[in-house]
Amino acid sequence: MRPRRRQAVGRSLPIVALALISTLLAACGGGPGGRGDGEAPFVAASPERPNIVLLMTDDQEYDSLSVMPRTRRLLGRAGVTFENAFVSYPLCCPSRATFLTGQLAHNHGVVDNRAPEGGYSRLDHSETLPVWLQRAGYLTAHFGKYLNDYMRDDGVPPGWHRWFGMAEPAARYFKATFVDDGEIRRTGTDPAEYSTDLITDEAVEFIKSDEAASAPFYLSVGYVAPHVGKSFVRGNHCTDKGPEPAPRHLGRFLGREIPRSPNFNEDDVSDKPSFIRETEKVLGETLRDKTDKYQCRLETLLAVDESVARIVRALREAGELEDTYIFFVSDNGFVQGQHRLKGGKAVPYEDSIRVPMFVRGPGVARGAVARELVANTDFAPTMIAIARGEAALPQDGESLLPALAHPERVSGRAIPLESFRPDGFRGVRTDRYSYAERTATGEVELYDLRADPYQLESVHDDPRYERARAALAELTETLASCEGEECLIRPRLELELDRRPAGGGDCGRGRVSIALAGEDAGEVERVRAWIGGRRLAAAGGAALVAPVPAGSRPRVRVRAELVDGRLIDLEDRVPRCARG
Ligand SMILES: [Ca+2]
Ligand SMILES: [Ca+2]
Repeated sequence: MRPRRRQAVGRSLPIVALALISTLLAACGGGPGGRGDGEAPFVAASPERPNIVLLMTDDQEYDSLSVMPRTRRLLGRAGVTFENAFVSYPLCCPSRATFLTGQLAHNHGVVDNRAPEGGYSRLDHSETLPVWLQRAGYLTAHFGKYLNDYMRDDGVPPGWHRWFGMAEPAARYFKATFVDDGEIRRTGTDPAEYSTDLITDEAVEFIKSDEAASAPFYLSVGYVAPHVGKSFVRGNHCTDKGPEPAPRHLGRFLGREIPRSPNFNEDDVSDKPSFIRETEKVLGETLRDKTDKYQCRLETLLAVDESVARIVRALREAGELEDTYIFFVSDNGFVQGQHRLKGGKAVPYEDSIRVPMFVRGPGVARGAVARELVANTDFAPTMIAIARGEAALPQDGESLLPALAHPERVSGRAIPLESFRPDGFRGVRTDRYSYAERTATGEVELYDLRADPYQLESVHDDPRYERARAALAELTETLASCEGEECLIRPRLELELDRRPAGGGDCGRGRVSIALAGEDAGEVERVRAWIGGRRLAAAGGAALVAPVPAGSRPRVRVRAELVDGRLIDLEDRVPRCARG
């Protein structure tokens, strides 16, 4: 094991040491002077800042985590599992641009996968997360897929000391093209060149390098799996366009069916917008093709699962593991037969917007499952908070550090949903509801996920949901053009604890009244309350009165659900007795 580093590179080491570090960086192709104009000098890391590792898959649906036991154990059991992690615009490039900027697509402007509306060239690369982390003194490295339409001639984007980026065509498991610190590197079909393994080899080498030991680092790893691609190795069961598993994993899931969840080939689509009403079920040859792709998708994830274990092991062997935050996430979810959709993303349904997500690291709860709604807009603000850096753009998300320390809490989040494609939409996801408006047709969908988690029956026309629909439409309108803190609308509620309830006299009576006040108090639909960890009988939103032994000051926690389905916890201690 290497001795602990994390000293201030610029402050506590003499100039000679700094020059040596620069030389080492230049030698590996990164570092000052290696990149031309605009590169931040690599100096001035302040002490004790953790490393940050981001591991990203491509088009991975939540349920496929079932084939990734190492990832669940090493990241999930050792950290927090987010069951409600969403991407606002469930499409590769817009979502990846959000991870890089902390901004929604309507603010970063990358609204599709290809130029002119999207793709690599659409993003302003001068102000992104790696640039900010460099400015904060982090050593930055990227391996694997970056943004769609990144071409071999695009060189190294700003912000990266070490760069091993996969160029188009980027959904390749074999015969891939990498830009390796400016040099072009092509791979063939040798098993040793399987892209998932190769990307991990390079990432592990970086973790073991002297420069990674010299400063806090940001390591970004983008795997192709389980995205569809092109299959090169003949004689396997994956179709030409199937994702290509590592040869050692071929056939592992032969015979496995796409899960027949209740919304698979949804029977009654009369509640759905016209484009789904006009869609036939996935059957026959199409279903066989989708099934084959499903099996091959799962098989490609086995190499990712091994890679996660290799990266965790490399961090442990370098003595860095306990000092490193590891984030695992996908750029979007994936639909395969649900609601009759043949495959893909960019729809506002759960399978498309929900992504697998784990975080482990210093101060992160271990083995917890968070209910809190979080989004891809939160990654950049979280990493900037860890690095104690500064984002140069307004951040539409927020740091997850509080949620990572207290995953049992919910804070009233509403996640904006948007797509600017011809079949686009805008909407919002709250704890209870999913709401979307189709841009082209004005068709509305509203799902009560508590009663209908598979989104089988849109209740947009149900009079019982009229108030909810109006509140969600208003929320959507606000979020559709929000920027920065406006995107983090929270219920305006306050917890009021009064030890002298009306008519109750003084403290000697031993009771406390619990009430919610604030501008949104009239919007509260359900309340649950606990005092000293004990659940109080349900109340209809009015004040609760609970017994409190004289002299004790238990904590009161109230979980309130609003008409729009946002869920928020409010907490406080019962005040002291007032004299008199
Ligand atoms: Ca994707
Ligand atoms: Ca239906």
